[in-house]
Amino acid sequence: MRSPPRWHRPAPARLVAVALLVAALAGGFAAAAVPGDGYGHARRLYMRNKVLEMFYHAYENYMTYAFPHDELKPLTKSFTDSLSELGNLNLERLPQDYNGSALTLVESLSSLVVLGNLTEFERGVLWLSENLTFDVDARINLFECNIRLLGGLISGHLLAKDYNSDLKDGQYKDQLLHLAENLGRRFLPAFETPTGLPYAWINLKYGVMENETTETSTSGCGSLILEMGALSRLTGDSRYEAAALRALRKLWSMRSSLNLVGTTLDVLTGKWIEYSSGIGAGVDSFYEYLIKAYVLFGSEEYWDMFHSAYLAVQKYFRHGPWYHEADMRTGEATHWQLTSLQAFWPGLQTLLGDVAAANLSHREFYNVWQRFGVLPERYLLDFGMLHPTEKYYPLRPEFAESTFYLYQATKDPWYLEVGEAIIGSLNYYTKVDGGFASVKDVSTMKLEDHQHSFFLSETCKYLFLLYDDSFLRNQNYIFTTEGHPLPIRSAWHEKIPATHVPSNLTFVKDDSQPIRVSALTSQVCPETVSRQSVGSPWESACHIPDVFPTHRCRTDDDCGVESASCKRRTCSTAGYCGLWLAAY
Ligand code: DMJ
Repeated sequence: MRSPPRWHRPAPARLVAVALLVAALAGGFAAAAVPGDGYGHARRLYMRNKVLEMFYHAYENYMTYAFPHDELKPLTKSFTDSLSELGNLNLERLPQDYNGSALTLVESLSSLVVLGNLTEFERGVLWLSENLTFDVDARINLFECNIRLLGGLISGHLLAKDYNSDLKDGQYKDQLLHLAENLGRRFLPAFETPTGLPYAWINLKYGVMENETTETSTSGCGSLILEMGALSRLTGDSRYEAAALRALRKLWSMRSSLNLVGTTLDVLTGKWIEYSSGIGAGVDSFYEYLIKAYVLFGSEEYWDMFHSAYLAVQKYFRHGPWYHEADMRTGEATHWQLTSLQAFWPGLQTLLGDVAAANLSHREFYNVWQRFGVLPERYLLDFGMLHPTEKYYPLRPEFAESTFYLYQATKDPWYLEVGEAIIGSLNYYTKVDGGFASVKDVSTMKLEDHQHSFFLSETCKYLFLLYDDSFLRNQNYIFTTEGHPLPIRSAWHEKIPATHVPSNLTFVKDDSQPIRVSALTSQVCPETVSRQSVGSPWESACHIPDVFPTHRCRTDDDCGVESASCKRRTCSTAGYCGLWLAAY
């Protein structure tokens, strides 16, 4: 296994004000890479290297057996042009010499920089500059193409600009941005609808095809603003951001009186098709992009949308640590299911500063992870059983992503142990000679011949950042839903966002050398923190327990003081004590 060269660069000019605010917003991303959290330097290094091995095993097998096609089939050591297949493309219509979009390479670019391998990053940038073309008769999914290809190219461009002086001869000449612009232009016909809501599918060469389906999903038309907004800021062509924003505003105008949205809709009529929705499939990144757009662009409009949407989710979908689905018109529960995609939610909550709620849900996901060894795609909460058909685990990143955010926010080494469990499972169950294979059925651990590109852009990246966050030391980033980092720039901000996150570490008493531990280690708002390595419980200095041990409440008076942040807890509309937004 190749061990990639380490590199150093001078600290770039920093946007100090933004950096501090966003670091606070993100729970302390600017923290030192090796904090004194009691985890141990050697163990951290060992885990970091283990993730490096995983990434390069996946990457090199892709480069050997699949590149320049889209994704690797690790069991048969072959390839799939999945980006086109995502669009149900009739492969026979592709030009004879079509070689795919090198999707996994595009998706790997930002990870290579995060991992410190600028040489391989540069190699990838140069190859793509010379070979990638979007002028193909391919029907593709706008959402997937946006988050994977456009996001990968834009993030790669921004990183190449930042690191240009370290690239060979400083020769980067915006090639990735030109590719991104070329791709973005091909997206625009999709938005030419009476509502401004984009078609879910377009042909890269010919635009919207005759008899194209008019059905799309909430995430499909509500998660475009980061990439298309960034493209407009970088090119000076406002059309991309305007199209994405118009679609987002239209979508938001379709919310119910409860501030809930549905899952699928018609782009021509602007009417909902599926009224039931949750925080998982078909909706997830809509919420994610509202808050991340606020962080990236600083516009209050995004915050206002997010704030109302978040409160509605907490009120109508949340049941203790779980999130069920509900009818957007009535708020009545429809499906009681845990889905693997929902596991991103604790990460979003951590970004927001709702760390206690994030920890509570993260724990439940971890319980399910431990039970099956990985997260099943769908688990029926009301029957306590796997969904009969959706038993797969396609190497999804969401649980690792939330673990990374929670560790950044708390520096609680327990999350590093969760990371160890994730890494252990991935290596034990999914590593094969030809890469990493998806799990077809978590009850048998039978494998499927597919290594999704997000395994490299997200799963490995978040696991690596858990043990080595030096990439985050000199710059603040927001990660797109596909894990591609976009730097926070004051020039892109209408207004610097206010901070929403208090300090979330508790100083404990009873020790001449106070140990910084997080009360999140054991439960929500605990009185004491007990860790095996410490031996005895440590009392939180500021903790006042909630009146009811279940943390249920009728009024704010039933709530105590959060031991992790020393903040007064309040009663949510759903009747749970927490650090709710309304309290700030
Ligand atoms: C990724 O492609 C993105 O995170 C997307 O938003 C939904 N989830 C997949 C990976 O699970």
